[in-house]
Amino acid sequence: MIDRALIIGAGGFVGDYLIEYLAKNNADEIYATKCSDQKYNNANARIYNLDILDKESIISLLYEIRPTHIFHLAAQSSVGVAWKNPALTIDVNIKGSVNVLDAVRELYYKPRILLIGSGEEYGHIKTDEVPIREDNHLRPGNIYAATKACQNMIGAIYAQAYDMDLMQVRAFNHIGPGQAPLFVVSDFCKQAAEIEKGLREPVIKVGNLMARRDFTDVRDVVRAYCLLVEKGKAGETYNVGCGKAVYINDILTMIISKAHVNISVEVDQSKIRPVDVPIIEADITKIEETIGWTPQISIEQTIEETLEYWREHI
Ligand code: A2R
Ligand code: GDD
Repeated sequence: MIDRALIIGAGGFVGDYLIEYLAKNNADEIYATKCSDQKYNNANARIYNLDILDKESIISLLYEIRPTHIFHLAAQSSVGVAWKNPALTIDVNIKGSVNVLDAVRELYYKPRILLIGSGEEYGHIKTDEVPIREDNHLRPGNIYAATKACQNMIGAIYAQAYDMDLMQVRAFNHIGPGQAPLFVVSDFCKQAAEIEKGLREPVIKVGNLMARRDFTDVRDVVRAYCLLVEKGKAGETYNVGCGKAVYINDILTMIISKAHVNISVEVDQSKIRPVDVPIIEADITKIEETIGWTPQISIEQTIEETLEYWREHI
């Protein structure tokens, strides 16, 4: 049971799902933060504005709420945006996370903290390292990945040096209705829905289709986070993924087959990244054994629901 949960960065994709899960399952009181320019509300949580680059504001908020559990979701979360704006990504993902940890430290108390890292941290994975375990070398292949690897290293240092009750995850690609169309499944589904409505020519614009990524429904992901803060071990890092990577091309084929019109495909050079590692696939043995979690929602179901979401929202 969670007394007082605080979700930092709830105005994004995962926040709403996490609040919904907490409200139904674990938490007495739920507090959440958003950026001041975001219009975000949730009847199950008390919402505050917070910029994690402002450490004093984090201290004030923690002082007021005294959360027993902190889920730190706030980030610049797009690999594509990180290539275009590395400095912002470094500020938010590294300095911002250090501010959160320092704010907790300065208040001399010991909440459970979950830091959200990324499967991207592993980066250039060797063939014999797939599926990838938590103790593998990190060889990040992009700026976003490097910031999350750095967050993980700093998190481990804080946990050990200051005896913090801190756990970390490396979340692999998570998808579902409501995700921003910056990310591949949401992007392709939105384009398909626009084509169905005659709002664009019948061509989906794509980037690199030969990458393989490990996709999990966001509802399975938030269930993993909640079980981890109850049963996970301080100081540890856990992969959260489905354990099977699929080609982006196969995702595209699935989406096109579910569309109600004929659609062709065109590569948009602006969507090709300077580096895009070929495969990221999680070994999820550790989390399965620790909390008995496995993903339950199929990728087909998530894609259908994401496509339906865009049909209703454009
Ligand atoms: O960038 P925005 O306006 O979408 O706001 C994001 C917010 N955020 C911040 N919050 C507080 N202070 C900041 N300086 C700051 N900069 C950005 O964090 C957004 O509302 C939230 C993150 O949500 P998403 O980008 O939608 O990520 P998602 O999918 O919810 O992923 C949660 C975590 C992230 O750490 C990802 O890197 C990881 O899972 O995969
Ligand atoms: N976004 C996007 N748009 N990606 C495309 C497209 C396209 O049109 N075409 C191909 N791709 C490829 C990308 O090159 C990449 O190989 C893959 O699809 C997934 O891209 P994204 O959905 O943008 O996600 P990501 O893998 O870069 O990052 C996501 O997953 C990480 C965990 O593995 C994000 O959710 C990160 O926050 C998360 O940490």
